[in-house]
Amino acid sequence: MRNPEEFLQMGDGLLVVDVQRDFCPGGALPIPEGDKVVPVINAWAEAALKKHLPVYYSCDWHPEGHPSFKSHGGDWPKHCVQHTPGADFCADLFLAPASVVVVKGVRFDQDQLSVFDQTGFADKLRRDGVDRLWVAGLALDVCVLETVLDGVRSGFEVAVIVEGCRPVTPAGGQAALAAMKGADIYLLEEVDD
Ligand code: VGL
Ligand code: ZN
Repeated sequence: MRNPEEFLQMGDGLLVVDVQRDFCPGGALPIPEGDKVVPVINAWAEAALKKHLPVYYSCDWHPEGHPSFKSHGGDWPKHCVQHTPGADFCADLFLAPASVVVVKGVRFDQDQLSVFDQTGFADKLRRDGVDRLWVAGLALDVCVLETVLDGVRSGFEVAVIVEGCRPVTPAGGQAALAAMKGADIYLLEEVDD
């Protein structure tokens, strides 16, 4: 595992995308090995806390009958319904004190896959003095991908902690990494211990 302290510096922020029970094995929209991101992300959150850098956790938080659900014309099984256990953060996810939760997927008329989509998150980052954003979480080929592309479009330097992400499908994951590279996103690849 990478040592986050070697990478985190002043002006950095850490964004943890949708590490919720429904996206982990046993959940409603399980991502293979989704739970494996937790120890990696915890190490980054601890390091960010130690360096007094801001940590943000996004939360997919859908109302009943959300348009992203297959039952309502969308692409996905019903997941992360507000106030259900599946919408909880994974139990062993370390929530850094004073960290901020970014809620998304709450609109009644459309999905918000990107954490930047109509949340005001870019403004928040600027106010917090963040110019480089480290991103990890679920799913690499869906919400992480859309988020990091938006992050670059919003003018931030963006780095993806690859060992802290998992895709819905392996092919989707490969395509996502290629798209990120093409968009000037830095990929911190896994190393063997
Ligand atoms: C996500 C599908 C639907 C994600 C959210 O967090 O990647 N994927 N809603
Ligand atoms: Zn969703």
